[in-house]
Amino acid sequence: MSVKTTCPYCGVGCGILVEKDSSGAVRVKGDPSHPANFGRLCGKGSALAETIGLEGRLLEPLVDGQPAQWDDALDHVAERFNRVIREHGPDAVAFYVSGQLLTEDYYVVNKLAKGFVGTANIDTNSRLCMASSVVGHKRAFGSDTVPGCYEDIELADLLVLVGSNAAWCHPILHQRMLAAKANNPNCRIVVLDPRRTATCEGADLHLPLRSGSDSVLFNGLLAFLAQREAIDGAFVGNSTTGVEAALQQAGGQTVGETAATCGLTEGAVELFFDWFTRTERVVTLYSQGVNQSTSGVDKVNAIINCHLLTGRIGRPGMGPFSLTGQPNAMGGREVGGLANQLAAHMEIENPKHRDIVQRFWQSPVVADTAGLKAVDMFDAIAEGRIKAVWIMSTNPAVSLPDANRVRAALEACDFVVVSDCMQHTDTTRHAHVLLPALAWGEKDGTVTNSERRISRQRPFLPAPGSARADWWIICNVASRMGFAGFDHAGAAEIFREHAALSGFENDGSRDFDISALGTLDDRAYDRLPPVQWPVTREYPTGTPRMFETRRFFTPDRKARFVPVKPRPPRNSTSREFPLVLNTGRIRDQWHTMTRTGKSARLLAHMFEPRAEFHPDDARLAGLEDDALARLSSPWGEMVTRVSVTAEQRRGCVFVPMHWNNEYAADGRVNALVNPATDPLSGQPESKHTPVKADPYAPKWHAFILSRREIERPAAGYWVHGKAGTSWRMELTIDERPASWRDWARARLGLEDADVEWIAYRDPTAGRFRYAAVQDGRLQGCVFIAPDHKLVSRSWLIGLFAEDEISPTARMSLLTGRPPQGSGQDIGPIVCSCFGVGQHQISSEIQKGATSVDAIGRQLKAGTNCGACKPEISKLLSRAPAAEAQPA
Ligand SMILES: Nc1nc2c(c(=O)[nH]1)N[C@H]1C(S)=C(S)[C@@H](COP(=O)(O)OP(=O)(O)OC[C@H]3O[C@@H](n4cnc5c(=O)[nH]c(N)nc54)[C@H](O)[C@@H]3O)O[C@H]1N2
Ligand SMILES: Nc1nc2c(c(=O)[nH]1)N[C@H]1C(S)=C(S)[C@@H](COP(=O)(O)OP(=O)(O)OC[C@H]3O[C@@H](n4cnc5c(=O)[nH]c(N)nc54)[C@H](O)[C@@H]3O)O[C@H]1N2
Ligand code: SF4
Ligand SMILES: [Mo]
Repeated sequence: MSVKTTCPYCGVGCGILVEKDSSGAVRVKGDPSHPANFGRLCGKGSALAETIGLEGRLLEPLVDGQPAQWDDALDHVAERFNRVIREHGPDAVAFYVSGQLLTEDYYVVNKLAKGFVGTANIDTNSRLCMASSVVGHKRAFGSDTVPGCYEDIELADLLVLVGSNAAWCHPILHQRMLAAKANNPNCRIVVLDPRRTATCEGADLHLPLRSGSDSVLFNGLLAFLAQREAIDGAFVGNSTTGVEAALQQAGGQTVGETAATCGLTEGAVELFFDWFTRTERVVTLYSQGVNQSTSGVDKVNAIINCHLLTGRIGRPGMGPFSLTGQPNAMGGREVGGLANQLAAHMEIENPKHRDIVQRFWQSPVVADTAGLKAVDMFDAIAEGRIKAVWIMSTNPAVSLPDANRVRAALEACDFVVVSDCMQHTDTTRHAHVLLPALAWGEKDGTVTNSERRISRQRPFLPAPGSARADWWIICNVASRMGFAGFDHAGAAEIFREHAALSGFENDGSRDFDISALGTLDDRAYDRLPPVQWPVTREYPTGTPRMFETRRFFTPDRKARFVPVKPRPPRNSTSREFPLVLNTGRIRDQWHTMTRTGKSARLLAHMFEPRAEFHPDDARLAGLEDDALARLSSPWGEMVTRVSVTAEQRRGCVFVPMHWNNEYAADGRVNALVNPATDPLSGQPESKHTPVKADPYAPKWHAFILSRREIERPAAGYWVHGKAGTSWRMELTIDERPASWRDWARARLGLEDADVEWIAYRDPTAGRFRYAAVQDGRLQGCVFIAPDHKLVSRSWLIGLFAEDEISPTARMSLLTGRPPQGSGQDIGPIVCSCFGVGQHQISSEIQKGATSVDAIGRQLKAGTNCGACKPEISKLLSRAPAAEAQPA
């Protein structure tokens, strides 16, 4: 059996072909016919089959921790919500949803809240992600429209990436960029990011601008374009308004002034400005370095202004391009899932729109004022103004800023419902009712990617246990609350309603129109090929590029320049908190790790949260590479491993957003992140929090590998997860146990087992090594030392794959290092697709390999998804083979 579906991770929206053999084994590969990826998949997409197991899944409704029948759970939720509404009004309830819901799920929950409960207190994790782009688009275009399409990347001569680490976050699109550059000698890539990221490998220019200074840079560019007379007079004159005010606000800032404010060299800024001025076909791609800022909306408009001035929009190979993060960030916007939107790109404040929606839904009410945005919503929960909240498909205890406050809010809330596919997350532990949702591979519906392309997610697995589709859960609660209009038979029916609403009394006044899909029958819906909206009678096969007619969705149909007055980030550094905390993603993890954390292969690239420091800052804080640090801000603390790297801008520290209490003791970076938000979009400033760093020096560091899951310690630092065929834990110990051997035995859960111990003890140096062997097979090992550089993890993990432990391996377990020259220690994993380690690559380089392709030919590294190519290229540029770091 073969099923075409769509990747559930990033907004690139790659098509996937799933093959299931007669034994039920699932193989996942890229769909060659899908126009987003043409058959390719990145590491996360390729590892999907490893994440669909039922381990950890929530498979039945739980009410107050007890298993319940669906009928009872649904009645309970409906009754409690109704009671709160009756006693305290509709605004005392809230829904916090997600860009990982399918469009159909999203449509019905928004309809329930705004049209039936009568509250706009429905917001989504897209508030943390896309909200600034939405407002920026609306200010400029009068609608939330992404103008271009992926093909523009191939047609461009200049690709500018602003605050986007596409090599890791949109890998397949990044590879399209690199391929476009390889095929077009004129094509250049410029990256604007305070850090030197993997995306900078292969770029022509990297501008490591000061955190938060993007508006200054793009205002400078606007002024430069005007000075160089690079204005498209006809376009600006006929199709835009407000150019004078924008230019006046940008002022006559010189390149030197711009460079100084942005912390860049004048030469680099001049070069970028010059390229931008002289290149007609420019696509400016941006994501969280732009959006997640207290001036995120202004940053978006500062970028769009430059495209408007040069008329570079709505034409092949040109345009501002907001890269969306989640698989259905766009779908959520289409259904109006944000607290200040109405369905189908209509406005909540617009009485005509409210009337249209209410008549279409035949609903008793329609919310008439914007609801609370995510951060404010959780404040209202903390203050008891919201008494019941239903969280779906998002993990706010990890992902919202000031996350300890979010936890406290959930703890204090009278009634918390969580729909998730996983039982144990940092958020589900606060739920009064847990509702089991279908996961990828089981659910059925549509998602929309960054280029407005609607693709089907199709099921290929049966619904496990009592899990149900999110739309089903929502509709059943709505019906039990007494509302008509939620008796949908399936996703297709909901999709038709959504499509029909988009065309209802539209007549070209609203950008989002997929009315031509409103009549699809179930079969046609099942077969729906990927298509870009609008899809109308006029454009039945979709619309790759918007604004080709140079008409926008403002009242006068002209695009608007927005004068941008740059503002620094809200909370600045101080003597006490001298460093800027920047947060974001790593290559192989997805958000709060509920799915990617299940794959040993994906954990291998980075097992622990790592804070990246510039060497000067590390020295000042007394931190060494691989040591532990405690980071603190006025909001909270965390403990993390340290990486010292010159790729980091001085004064900034970067920490991944992913780790949480399921995987680490104190690894939640959002405990520190400040909750300041953009005044217009409400998007939090996740990229800028003042922090300080101190060494975290435990008495002992320990490392455990075990065939059994390792119990999490009650105190100290720990990080755990899968490693190869076993479980791995890194931890610290401050109190000496009575017996190290008993301690080790207990950690491995082998107290009563009849095992042979290989032990090495050096009490004076405080070093202990224990390995347990049973029937010739390694069962577990525990290494303890006063420093972290205990042993090569990758080598030991490899030993667990062996059925019988060899005499040399026994010896080396005692000495704590792999037999010399054995090649057994492959080092930290660089290529997760083929499990190729850093030492293997370095050794090929020593043998004379000089290119990424040569490494690929020898080791296969980089030849599948290609996401590790930037790292291989970095190793090559550091040749002769760099000092390898411990795994
Ligand atoms: N591997 C992986 N891929 C993902 C995800 C994931 O969890 N893991 N999540 C998906 C989602 S939902 C999203 S939203 C996207 C996000 O995709 P990206 O936006 O590319 O990812 P981030 O790492 O959040 O941030 C991007 C960059 O912004 C930079 N930055 C910080 N401050 C500034 C600044 O002031 N100016 C500029 N110009 N840059 C700055 C950071 O250094 C960082 O490198 O990724 C999607 N893809
Ligand atoms: N510091 C900092 N914080 C950030 C960011 C940052 O860059 N820095 N980025 C922000 C951004 S851009 C985003 S998008 C957010 C993401 O943050 P979250 O949305 O909180 O992260 P996820 O781990 O994707 O959470 C999805 C949850 O839904 C569950 N789930 C998966 N599929 C389904 C389904 O079909 N139905 C249901 N009901 N549940 C499902 C998963 O098990 C998981 O618990 O984080 C934001 N937070
Ligand atoms: S780039 Fe990777 S994560 Fe994003 S959609 Fe494609 S395969 Fe999935
Ligand atoms: Mo996101």
